[in-house]
Amino acid sequence: MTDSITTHYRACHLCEAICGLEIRTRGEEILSIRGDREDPFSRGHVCPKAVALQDLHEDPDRLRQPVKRVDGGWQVIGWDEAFATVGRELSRLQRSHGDDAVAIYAGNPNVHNYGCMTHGGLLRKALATRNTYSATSLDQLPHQLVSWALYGHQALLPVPDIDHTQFMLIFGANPVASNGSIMTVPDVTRRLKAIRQRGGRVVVVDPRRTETAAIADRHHFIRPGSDAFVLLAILHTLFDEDLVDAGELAPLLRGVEAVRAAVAPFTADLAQARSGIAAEDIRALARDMARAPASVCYGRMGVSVQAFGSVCQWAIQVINILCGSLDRRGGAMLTSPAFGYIRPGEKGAGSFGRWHSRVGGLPEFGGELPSVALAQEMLTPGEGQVRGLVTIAGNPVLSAPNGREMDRALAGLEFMAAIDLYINETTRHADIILPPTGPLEHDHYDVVFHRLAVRDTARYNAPVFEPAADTRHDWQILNALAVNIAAGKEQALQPLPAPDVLLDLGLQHGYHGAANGAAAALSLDKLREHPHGIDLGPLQPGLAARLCTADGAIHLDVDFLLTDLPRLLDAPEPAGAGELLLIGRRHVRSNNSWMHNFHRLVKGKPRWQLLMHPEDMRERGLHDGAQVVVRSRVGELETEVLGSDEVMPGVVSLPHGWGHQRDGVRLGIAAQQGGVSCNDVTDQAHIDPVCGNAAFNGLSVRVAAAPA
Ligand SMILES: Nc1nc2c(c(=O)[nH]1)N[C@H]1C(S)=C(S)[C@@H](COP(=O)(O)OP(=O)(O)OC[C@H]3O[C@@H](n4cnc5c(=O)[nH]c(N)nc54)[C@H](O)[C@@H]3O)O[C@H]1N2
Ligand SMILES: Nc1nc2c(c(=O)[nH]1)N[C@H]1C(S)=C(S)[C@@H](COP(=O)(O)OP(=O)(O)OC[C@H]3O[C@@H](n4cnc5c(=O)[nH]c(N)nc54)[C@H](O)[C@@H]3O)O[C@H]1N2
Ligand code: SF4
Ligand SMILES: [Mo]
Repeated sequence: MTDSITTHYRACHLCEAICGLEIRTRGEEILSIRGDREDPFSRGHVCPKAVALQDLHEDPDRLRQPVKRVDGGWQVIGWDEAFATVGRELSRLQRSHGDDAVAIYAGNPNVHNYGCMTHGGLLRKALATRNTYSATSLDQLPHQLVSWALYGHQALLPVPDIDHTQFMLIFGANPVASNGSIMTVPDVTRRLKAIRQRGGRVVVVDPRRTETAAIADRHHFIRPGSDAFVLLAILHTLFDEDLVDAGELAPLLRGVEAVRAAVAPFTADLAQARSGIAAEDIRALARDMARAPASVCYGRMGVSVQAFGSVCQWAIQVINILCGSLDRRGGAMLTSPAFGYIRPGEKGAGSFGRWHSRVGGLPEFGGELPSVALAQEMLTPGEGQVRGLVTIAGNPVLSAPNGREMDRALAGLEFMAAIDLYINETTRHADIILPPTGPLEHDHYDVVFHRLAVRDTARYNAPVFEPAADTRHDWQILNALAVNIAAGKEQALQPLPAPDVLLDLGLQHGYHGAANGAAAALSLDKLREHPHGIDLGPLQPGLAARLCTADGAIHLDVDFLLTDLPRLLDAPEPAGAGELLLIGRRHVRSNNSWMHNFHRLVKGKPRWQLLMHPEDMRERGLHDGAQVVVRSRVGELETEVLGSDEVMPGVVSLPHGWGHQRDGVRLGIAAQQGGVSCNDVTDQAHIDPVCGNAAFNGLSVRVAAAPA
């Protein structure tokens, strides 16, 4: 029987795009991984990372059993011992030094793994620490902050209706490489090209002529970090040229005149001087946004991980609102997800500034502190110092700014546990690593990314393989740790039921749920009957009824953002003489820090070099392939430079997540790759001070030939 071939349908959840897969297996062997043509959303699209699921599944470096750090290496231990040790050590630290003595850092794959989403909260509850951190504050925190301020809930994130828009203005996003972000959009290339085919236009604003810019109608280079000037100048032009028309949302708007006054100094001429984009082009963008039959402004990483990320994300929302593009077909709309539909007044709306980090005084948002604060909380002695840590699917040594400092901080912890698949740059510091099953060994429903998708769909994904003997899923590890930690503090905590039980409840009572009398009558059973997923239709307007603000209105004049505008006006030019501005870069064959151990993704030419404009190369006497030193306030790194007019003069681009050649890392293939960690030079003090989000982009650095 093991010789018979089985075909499985299952979505890939390595990135946000939720592509349906068709996986053929014989026994334990994977024969092929392809796109699932019958998936109503992804329609057969996949990227090379899907095929690398096979590498991940078979990777001999992937841990299957818990390991404990012992002198000179790692020792495999049983699950019960692992759970008991972590429970004992972390509760001991908390009993002696208070709950805040133990921190949690949750990395990006948490949001791609539904067991982490359903059960992560239980571990947080058991630890009850204010030192809670995640990749949110290395990423999309400004989006959530702005949605909380404008719409009353951090998860009411409007999504571009890419399939119906006629004018899409993209700031600082490269969906062709990233496959979309806060815009779940499988096959984004085809969908962007379709805008042009139906007579619409796509404009990209980015310091690099990206893969997305290459298929747009127009690309504007922009000096890193200067977007706020351009976005505010678009608002200025909308007022100045009497283009404001908020359509049906108009009666709900408050503070429009305050916004008009606040943007008055931000003229297109000022924006030209700061950004390098011609004033007339900026005014034209405002006119296009206002006049196109359906328009949407969308901005992502490039305009969230920068020093004015919160102002940028606010301005993008306000542009959409004042152009009548919010909550309209072809504009930006809310999803109506089958699981996690937000009703007005719902729990989890958000919170801001309820407490501050001990050392840097940075504000809490949504129960978390900014990750740029974490290393100093561990390194700075005194009452409240962080002495213990749990990481869940995170690699802050490579992903947080000033990763070398993070590395030192982790080395000094009294106890660290990591829930992770690998011994990598971060987890090598753990005392105990608890490895979960891999993606093909557990079921999945995308509780996060159906909520951010450009079309409402629902898809349940059964596991492809039985988990190997004596392994545990993330949710089982989270349950066991929570119960053990609580017990160590003499508290009783009940483990949660399996994620599919919680999912079924959420589906049945959700927006499209059977128990709700909805037409789609969803339940887990119904989803199981449709292994390719169920289409629930295009996005629909309806924001007005879904606002979670106290008075049901949208207050555009958010005080903590308007008071940040003088800082923008006073901001010095970021690059001094001889300095360059550093930005990041993503490639479709890589994903943050953890996919470099997969042969299928790292083969071919290297993708980790520093890109520099040929003029800047000449000025420094550099040639392609030369070794260079990149220096910032906090450190330096050495890497290879490549000339490219893809980046604008004055800008250098280096991807993050590389640099695996470190002692103790058990990543056979990744450690053989070149490349260094970009975050060895990024600066934990270079932030958006409004919320403490990391500002990876627009950091000033010096680059010179490396000493021979
Ligand atoms: N310079 C610079 N730095 C950046 C960025 C940038 O653009 N430039 N981007 C930032 C962004 S957007 C993000 S989201 C962060 C990401 O930062 P992190 O989330 O800290 O880092 P990842 O590289 O995603 O690390 C994921 C870890 O999870 C493990 N893992 C993978 N799948 C699972 C799973 O299912 N369960 C468990 N338990 N573990 C798993 C992997 O082995 C790896 O150790 O990086 C940020 N850092
Ligand atoms: N292949 C792949 N896909 C991924 C990931 C990955 O690592 N690899 N990571 C996933 C994650 S965690 C995330 S958060 C998303 C991110 O998704 P995106 O935001 O779409 O991805 P990025 O490539 O970071 O795009 C940011 C763009 O901003 C530009 N930029 C930098 N600085 C500035 C600036 O000051 N102004 C402007 N206007 N632009 C600027 C950069 O050149 C870059 O093109 O991608 C996800 N998908
Ligand atoms: S685009 Fe994302 S979800 Fe789709 S196959 Fe690639 S990694 Fe997987
Ligand atoms: Mo991210």
